[in-house]
Amino acid sequence: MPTCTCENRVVDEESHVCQLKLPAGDGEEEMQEYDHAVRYRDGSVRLRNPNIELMDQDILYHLALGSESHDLVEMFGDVKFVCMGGTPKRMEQFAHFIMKEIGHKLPAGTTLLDISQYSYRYSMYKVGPVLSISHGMGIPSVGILLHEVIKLMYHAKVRDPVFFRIGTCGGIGLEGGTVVISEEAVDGMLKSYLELPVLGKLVRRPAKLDRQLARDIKALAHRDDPYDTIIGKTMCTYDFYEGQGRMDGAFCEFTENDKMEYLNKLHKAGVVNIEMESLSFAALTHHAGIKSAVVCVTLIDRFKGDQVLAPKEVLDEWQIRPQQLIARYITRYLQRKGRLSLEGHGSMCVKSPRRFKLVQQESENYD
Ligand code: R2B
Ligand code: URA
Repeated sequence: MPTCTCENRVVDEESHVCQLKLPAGDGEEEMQEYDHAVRYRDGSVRLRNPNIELMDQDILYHLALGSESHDLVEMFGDVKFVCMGGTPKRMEQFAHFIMKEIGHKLPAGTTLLDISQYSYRYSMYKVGPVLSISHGMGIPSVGILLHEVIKLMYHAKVRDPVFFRIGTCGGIGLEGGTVVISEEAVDGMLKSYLELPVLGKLVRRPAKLDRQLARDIKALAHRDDPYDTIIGKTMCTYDFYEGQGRMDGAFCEFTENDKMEYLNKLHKAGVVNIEMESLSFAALTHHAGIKSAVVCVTLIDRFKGDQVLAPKEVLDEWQIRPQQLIARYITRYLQRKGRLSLEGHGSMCVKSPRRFKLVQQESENYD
């Protein structure tokens, strides 16, 4: 029986009129005006770094891939969506989930492979046009990954990729299990940019997310979902404990009153959730001219406590919610493009066996 993402249930094909809007950019890519600092005429990613083109080979060290050891165009040229989340397990689960949702079939006798297994840092799975990658915890970890994934998009000549972070967060005045789509990211001082010391000077990059993309994702929330899906401001911190005003870390030098005052201040400023990667994710994708969105589920209402106490089965169910929403967006996009199942790209393509071995050895890092 046919199903539609606007209801995600079996529908009567004859009478059903889909209620969903076309994802932004869909069908417009060929006509789009590109910022030539970050895009070639065909929409493929251009790097803001003249050095890369001059290098003999670019080793994406933490991904265990190289531009001359691997045929990156053959392996990744068909990617459209890059989905990132904290843990390797969650992103492996997402890879299996999205494979089912988009009807992607693996050749008989094959299985999903962690493409970056030899890095022992991040894990990466490819399911047709979708990459599912773990980013670890915090701004430094996601930042390193983004540099390499953006370069991967460039080497693979990917056109108009869309990046998603699907993760977890603490809510401010929101019930556990609420899905939050970030409208923008701010730091612990409510500043909406990422500040990074480069050569002894602070470089600022605006932490902007694509607002239309956020609205399009929100439109895919179902009326009968047993939880809320909202859009709001996300605070991104450098720490889970003191940095998020928790009183249960190894140190605490403030009172319950100080904490509540701070949380109220955040709430008044429109901050609805707190996590640890959105600032870098938003700033680096924006700087690369890549459309991106952050969708997280709340694990706790910070007005009510600091410790994450929900049982594992409940947390597992909550963590699927952002995945489902993004899967709806991707499925919808592919449906509209008539590309619901893709074959061909995706296996390991070795260009030079000698360099391939070297990159594997260099990336294999046990410390
Ligand atoms: C959410 O959860 C993690 C901390 O527990 C962190 O990666 C984040 O952003
Ligand atoms: N992740 C965070 O960063 N904070 C929380 O409170 C929960 C998950």
